[in-house]
Amino acid sequence: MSTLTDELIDVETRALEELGRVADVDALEQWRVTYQGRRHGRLPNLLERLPALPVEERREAGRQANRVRSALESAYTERRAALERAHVTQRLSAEAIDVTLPGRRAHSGGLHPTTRTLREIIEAFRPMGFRVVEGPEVEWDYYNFEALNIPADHPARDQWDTLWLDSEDDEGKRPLLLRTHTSPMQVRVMEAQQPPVRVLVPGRVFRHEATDASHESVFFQVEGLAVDRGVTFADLKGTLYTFARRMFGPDRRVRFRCDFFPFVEPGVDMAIDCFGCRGAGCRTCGQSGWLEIMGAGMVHPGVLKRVGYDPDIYTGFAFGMGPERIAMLRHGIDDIRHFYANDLGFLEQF
Ligand code: YSA
Repeated sequence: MSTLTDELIDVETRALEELGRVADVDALEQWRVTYQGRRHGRLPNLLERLPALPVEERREAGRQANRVRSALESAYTERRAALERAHVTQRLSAEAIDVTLPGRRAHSGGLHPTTRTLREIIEAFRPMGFRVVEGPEVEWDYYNFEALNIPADHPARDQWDTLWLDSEDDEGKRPLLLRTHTSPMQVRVMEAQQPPVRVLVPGRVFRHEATDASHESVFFQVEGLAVDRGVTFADLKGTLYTFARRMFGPDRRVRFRCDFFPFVEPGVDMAIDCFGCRGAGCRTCGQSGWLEIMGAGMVHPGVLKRVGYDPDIYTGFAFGMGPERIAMLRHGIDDIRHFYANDLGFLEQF
């Protein structure tokens, strides 16, 4: 018949054997409960029998019991530490980053072709002393029309089919609108300062018109205004000629023709020789050899008077152009509606 000492050694052998096969923390816990668990663990079960043994046998069994208990405890601690180390190593290798993999390219946005063109226009004028100012998109009838020599019954208003806003003045007229051009800023700038004036006004404008390949109902304009003593039509031509060469290249030819705008006298339209055919005539320029790029003229004396400038002392010139039309000419874009259709295929080309 085996003694308690034999049984203790037997339990130790089995426990250590099984511990060698334990592969994770759950199994380790199961092992601990089986062999060391306070209630029904195999070792505590054996130890309960100690007090009943005869003295001689109890001494030997007691020593063995202590030895086995601490052997199992330290084997358990070691195994636990080894399992934890293995777990950490496993996680590290699962989460490892391969630093040699090529990076993912970050998507970088770009400037809209209208913004680019606006900036190029501004850069072409800046060295000639023009500063940039901006004005309101919601405008009074007075600034958009009246102050620019366009009274209510003036046929020139037909050129700018207007988007009126819900508003009423004393006479029941609607005085608020979405500005149809950037020219109202001429008046606002002159009201706010004395000459010399040299400003450039980029901004969004709105017209109530059907869209087609060359017309949008919301588009941009850049207005220019220069007023001082002794400003002449030669200054207008020289300034716009310099602009055209900076913007479109040193060989550019320029043409001025009479045109009518109520707020200038005389008025002109300015054209450059066509890129496509160099003036010979092609589809882009409608066989004329010329591309119109802006309206311009000498500021009307009536406009100067209205803002309190003396037209006998001060003269000036003004101009207004459409940056989308200019971008179309420069990049061969055949339809203005591409600009605001949010088509990345189109926009990413710039
Ligand atoms: C004229 C004389 C001055 O002393 C100062 C400014 C001006 C320009 C005037 N205020 C005006 O708006 N003239 S305009 O109606 O002929 O428009 C000017 C430019 O805006 C055009 O040359 C064109 O490039 C652009 N434009 C006009 N309607 C457009 C448009 N661009 C896109 N869509 C439309 N519907």
